[in-house]
Amino acid sequence: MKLYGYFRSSAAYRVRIALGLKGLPYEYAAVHLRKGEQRAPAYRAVNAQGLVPVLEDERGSFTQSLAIIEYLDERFPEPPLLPDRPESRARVRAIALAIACDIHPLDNLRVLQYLVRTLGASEQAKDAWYRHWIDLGLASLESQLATDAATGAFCHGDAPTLGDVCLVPQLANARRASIPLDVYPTLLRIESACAALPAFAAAAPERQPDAE
Ligand SMILES: N[C@@H](CCC(=O)N[C@@H](CS)C(=O)NCC(=O)O)C(=O)O
Repeated sequence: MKLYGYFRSSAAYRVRIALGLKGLPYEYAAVHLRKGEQRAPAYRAVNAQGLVPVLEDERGSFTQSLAIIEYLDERFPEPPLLPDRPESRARVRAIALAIACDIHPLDNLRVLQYLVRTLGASEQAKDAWYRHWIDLGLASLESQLATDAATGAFCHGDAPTLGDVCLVPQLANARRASIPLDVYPTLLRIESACAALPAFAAAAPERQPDAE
């Protein structure tokens, strides 16, 4: 398998965690997002969207981190990243989507660049935007997870799921932006449980070959 990613990409970080949890070896192809390599014709041929991650294997080329992770989960079911019961699967997917659809896209590099370069937002306005959407999303996740009996050592019960796979990169992203996280004790507790697992630790941005 070959994973196109960038050390700081939280969407690629999700896939790295999933590959690690499944114990799947892969080749890593770094795409330097800050240098704009994702928009070069050579990479557009890999992903017309100009985004990472992309996972290639003998069956095809796959985009969208959550689709990639569910593909891996279906092909390599152990350990499962979604629980068995439909209502539990819906809960885990909702946690993952609250991050992947309602937080992450608003703070993506191309969105921030559009705010500054096209709409003329100041660096200060851009930072305020960034923090606003992260805080809004994390605050609702914190209150949801803190009060739901289905939350365990991890987002759902006592084994990592797709929810944790999305949460950990989003918290790393927030920390990089110096957003205070101590107001989210449940999220931090879950993050610590994840950090103790080798798959999460090995997927961390600073452990990637393209880390700067
Ligand atoms: N929904 C996509 C999001 C992918 C995405 O936004 N990737 C970011 C890095 S985290 C990217 O490639 N950004 C490049 C850019 O903004 O130019 C997924 O989950 O895979």
